[in-house]
Amino acid sequence: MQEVSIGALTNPCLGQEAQSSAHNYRSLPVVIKRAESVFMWDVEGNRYFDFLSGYSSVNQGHCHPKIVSRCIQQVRELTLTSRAFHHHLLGPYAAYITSLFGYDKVLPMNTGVEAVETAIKLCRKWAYEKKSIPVNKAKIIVCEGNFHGRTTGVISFSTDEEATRNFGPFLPGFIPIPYNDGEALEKALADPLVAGFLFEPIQGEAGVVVPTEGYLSKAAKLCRDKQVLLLADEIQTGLGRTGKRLACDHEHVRPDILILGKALSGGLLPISAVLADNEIMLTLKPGQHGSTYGGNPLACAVAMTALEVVEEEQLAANANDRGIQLREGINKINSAYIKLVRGKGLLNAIVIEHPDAEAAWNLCMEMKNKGLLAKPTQGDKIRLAPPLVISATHMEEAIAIIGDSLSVLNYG
Ligand code: IF1
Repeated sequence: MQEVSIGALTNPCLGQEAQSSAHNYRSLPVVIKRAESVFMWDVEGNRYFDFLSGYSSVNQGHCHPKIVSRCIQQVRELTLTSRAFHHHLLGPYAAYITSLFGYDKVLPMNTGVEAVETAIKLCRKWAYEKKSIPVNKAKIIVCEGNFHGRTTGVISFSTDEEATRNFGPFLPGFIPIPYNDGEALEKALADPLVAGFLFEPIQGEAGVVVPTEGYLSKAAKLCRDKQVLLLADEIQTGLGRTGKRLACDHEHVRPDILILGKALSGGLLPISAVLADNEIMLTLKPGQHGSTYGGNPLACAVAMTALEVVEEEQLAANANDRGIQLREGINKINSAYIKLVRGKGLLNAIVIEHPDAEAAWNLCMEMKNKGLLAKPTQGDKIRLAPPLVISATHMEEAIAIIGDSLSVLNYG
């Protein structure tokens, strides 16, 4: 078998991966074999703090014992019926999640982008059947710098050349406006064909872009005044990540369509959900939307337990406190290479200031060598997003690793 070395890393699995898996990621040269709570271990037994959390999918910590044991119990009994038949867990799960977030109904899906596509379909259907927008003419306002997933429909409104080049033709019906710009939103809302506004309460992939205080509530009011639906993509920001149950909660904004994913399963399997009230959700009639695995018994059992863990362990409150500790700790380092640190709760990023375009990558490599895994986004930003269960002591250790790693940038 071809031995592939990445840096000092040689492992047969890398050769197989290079040979037989698509090259659609530039992964950090580390091979993970086990994970628990805030830690991951590689194939050589080295331990790392996980500061990416599967892109905010393991808010509860890796392999949370309560979620794992519920999953094992369910996987032995019933994993899939398809929705051709009822099963005994969709009802309790739907009742729990709708009561927790305060909506009439949930539509269970699998990946985040499926839930975003579902939200777009719901918004359009509502527009034609409730708001009397001419059929096939509805428009949805989106934000520049957005990331909502990778289907051809969703990248149709991406403004990232890397995400769109040579994937056309694209889906029409979207109006991009600058993020965090109330005036641009007000202007776009003048179009009577607008049915919805799809946004991330904090833009994750764009580099953890936190909007100005008051932007979300202003956007909500502008949309309500025009009977335009608010579609909040809380796939990355939700479930305690930003220090509240939902990022929209920071401004007491209630989306008309709430989109969840990632940590909804605690990192065990793909689970997503779309929540809305009856006026919107009941525009969908039997046979008009669905998915093979959507709402399967295993997903219902895992999601219910994953949500219970977020609530019982008060992960939002810990994320708030540990996030303050992280940002204060980074600022205390006072490094010339860190232009700024920004974020809410435990969704943060540092912006690196250095002449070398690879500086953020090099810093991540040094942090890896010192026991912390993080990855650059948009070139000069490094997302810092550990599981929400991290303790103050472990946070101190992690901040020290970040500080000790910066000397690797003493060049150029
Ligand atoms: C990749 C990014 C993060 C998301 C938001 C929907 C989805 C995502 C706000 C789609 C998914 C993932 C996708 C993954 C890397 C990661 C990511 F870098 F791509 F942009 F987190 F910021 N809305 N984000 O963040 O959910 O279909 O993936 O379950 O594609 O590389 P999904």
